[in-house]
Amino acid sequence: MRILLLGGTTEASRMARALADARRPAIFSYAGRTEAPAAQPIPVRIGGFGGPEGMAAYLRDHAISHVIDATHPFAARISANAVAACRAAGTALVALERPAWAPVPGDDWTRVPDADAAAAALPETPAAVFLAIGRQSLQPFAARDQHRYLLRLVDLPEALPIPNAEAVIARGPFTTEDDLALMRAHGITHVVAKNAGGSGARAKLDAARALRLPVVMIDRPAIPARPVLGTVEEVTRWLAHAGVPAGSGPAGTERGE
Ligand code: 3Y8
Ligand code: NAP
Repeated sequence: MRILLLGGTTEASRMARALADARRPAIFSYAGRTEAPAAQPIPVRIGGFGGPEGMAAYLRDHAISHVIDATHPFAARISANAVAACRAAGTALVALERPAWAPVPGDDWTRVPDADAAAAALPETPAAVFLAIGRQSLQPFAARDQHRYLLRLVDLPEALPIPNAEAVIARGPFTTEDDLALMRAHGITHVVAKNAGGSGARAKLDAARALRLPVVMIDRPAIPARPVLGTVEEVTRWLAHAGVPAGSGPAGTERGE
């Protein structure tokens, strides 16, 4: 019995801690998107598998009996690959996924299906836009150069991918207080966000509400059907029910070493 934990989120880090504490044999997988991903209390592998076929081969070669997909809701490709790979390899799969955010009174959201629609939803008149969607989906904003942009990135890029932009380099989770100060300091008039859900990225929404700013909210991409659980405890019960014994793996290490 061996678990592959597809990570890169707050939930994945919490799941890794639970697997280490229960001494369940598991390996944590990062894509290798950032220069220095957070350390984990279980063994880590970094890098793509080589598509669904590559992942199926990995599952067979490493005798993986269970996959926990705790990747981000916008990481649609790896999640689709995991569905295909687990089907091909006959491996059990469950997703650990946080619920989407929903607007609350005081929110001024415009929901859009993707980054292209988010760029189109900005006003024609020049605005100061907080683009807190990372680095991979910035291209659609390049043509909308009447605006000035504040980007928040995990690592410093060689060059900023769009004009009229400045970047703050920061790794979440973020606080409402810090996001309020950041947005005030930059005179932000609009916020663009991905409906990531969870606690690590929601500070900017609470700050936007406090500043009465409009938010362009990008809805999650579609992901093929697979069993989804919402908490680490539910996944732990799923593992126990599936017969993955606690105490059968090595003791976890302290995070951050
Ligand atoms: C590489 C691993 C943990 C995980 C922490 C969460 C919270 C902080 C908030 C804003 C939004 C954004 C972005 C964000 C957050 C957590 C979580 C989350 C959003 C790391 C990480 C990896 C990544 C990849 C990175 C993406 C980018 C997205 C920045 C580690 C820090 C915008 C998503 O430069 C790049 O190529 C960055 C790419 C995918 C989205 C994008 O399209 O650019 N995350 N983020 C993982 C890997 O290699 O497998 O470095 O430690 C993880 C976290 N980022 O353990 O505590 O759980 O959501 N990540 C979004 O939500 O919109 C920032 O700025 O307000
Ligand atoms: P993606 O678009 O769904 O995946 C693109 C390719 O990256 C996959 O086909 C796979 O390559 C590789 N990959 C992705 N996640 C991987 C993982 N955990 N382990 C091994 N390979 C992985 O993914 P993404 O949106 O770029 O996200 C990459 C990572 O960042 C994920 O771990 C995700 O949880 C984390 N993250 C993403 C976001 C976001 O907004 N997208 C936010 C926070 C954290 P192969 O096809 O070669 O296997």
